[in-house]
Amino acid sequence: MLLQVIALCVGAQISYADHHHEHPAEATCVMRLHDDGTAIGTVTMIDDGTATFVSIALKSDLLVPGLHGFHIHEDPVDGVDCVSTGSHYNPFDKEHSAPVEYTNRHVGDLGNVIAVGDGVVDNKIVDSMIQLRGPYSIIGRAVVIHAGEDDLGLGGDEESKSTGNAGSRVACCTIEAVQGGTMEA
Ligand SMILES: [Cu+2]
Ligand SMILES: [Zn+2]
Repeated sequence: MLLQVIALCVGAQISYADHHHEHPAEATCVMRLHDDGTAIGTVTMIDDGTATFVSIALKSDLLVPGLHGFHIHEDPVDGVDCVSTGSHYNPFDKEHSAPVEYTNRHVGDLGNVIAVGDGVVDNKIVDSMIQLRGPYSIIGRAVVIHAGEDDLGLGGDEESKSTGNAGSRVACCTIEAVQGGTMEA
């Protein structure tokens, strides 16, 4: 009888863990202007195990209407310095490219978002390479939005294959897990 109870408990724990692993993982990030620290909006992410759904809601006069490079960079933000976030997150040593180039892009390459009049960005991205759990989780890394357009690796110069020539960093934040929404890797 005692053994049966123990077996039941162990079984219950295993199914509990399995069940939880299927829950969506969630993350959030409050974007702040480079060198200034003013909050300009939020980026939220939900990873359902097959893709990550990213919602970007920002507003700043510095986001001129048009395309702005939007990436995951490898390091967290040190203070209000977006340069501290390093290069695009690139764990597989690939070239900079467009989000759709799954076989040869940086994991952090999310392409461009669009700012409309008054510097408003209200965009959604669905991406199957960025993840919020596992060995290549982007939790603790940074979101960066640039002053210019990402040329998606098609610029024809060396820099295009590295940064997309997206220009200076307007704002950034460190990606944090949402408690209750995120399970351990
Ligand atoms: Cu970037
Ligand atoms: Zn890149």
